[in-house]
Amino acid sequence: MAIKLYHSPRACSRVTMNALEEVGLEYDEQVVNIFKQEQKSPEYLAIHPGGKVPALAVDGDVITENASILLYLHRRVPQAKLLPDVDSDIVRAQQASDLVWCSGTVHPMVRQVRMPIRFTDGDPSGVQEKGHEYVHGVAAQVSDRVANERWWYGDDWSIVDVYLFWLFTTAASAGFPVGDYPNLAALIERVQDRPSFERAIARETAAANKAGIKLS
Ligand SMILES: N[C@@H](CCC(=O)N[C@@H](CS)C(=O)NCC(=O)O)C(=O)O
Repeated sequence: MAIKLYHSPRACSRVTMNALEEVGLEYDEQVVNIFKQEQKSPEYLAIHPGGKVPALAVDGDVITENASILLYLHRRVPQAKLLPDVDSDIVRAQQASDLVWCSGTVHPMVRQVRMPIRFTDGDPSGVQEKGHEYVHGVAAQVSDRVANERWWYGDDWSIVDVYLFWLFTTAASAGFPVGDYPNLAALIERVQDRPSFERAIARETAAANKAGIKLS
């Protein structure tokens, strides 16, 4: 089965790349440089009409949206435990909800902090301020949840932790004070120790270098 990840270094496709590294499937990759608007090229729009990364091609079929790709990979390689093993349909739905929350609710808030200009034709400062307020709310929520836990799901690492890493480091790169939330900051540190995370960053960095993208 041929798998190909369309990604842009540093973007949310990093979560999917980490998942691919964790499940251990072989995959090919193609950089879609969003800093150069390559996601809007006719070639890429033919793959993902929404013009976003990530996209995962599996034998010619394309899956878009991080949450959906992650659930596919989890189902395909359950023993890799991208999400904890459960035998309740309700808990399974709650796990899906956590991923959809990351991508559909928190990601737009982070975008409001990082790229407020995408939300208004006018002065973006109010949009950004509001974004900060929303992200503070989520940071407090995550911080409370992991106060006495190692991971989002207690003792079990999951791809949700990687998603939270990406969301909050992206917000931090636009000035969000993650350090105000020590439990969350500690979670972000722990995520980086996982070998699959290290492999994903190495692969992403190599791809960025090859594509001439500078990752600061
Ligand atoms: N909900 C989507 C969000 C995808 C998304 O917004 N990707 C960003 C990179 S982090 C992108 O492609 N941005 C380019 C653009 O919006 O033009 C997902 O989780 O896959």
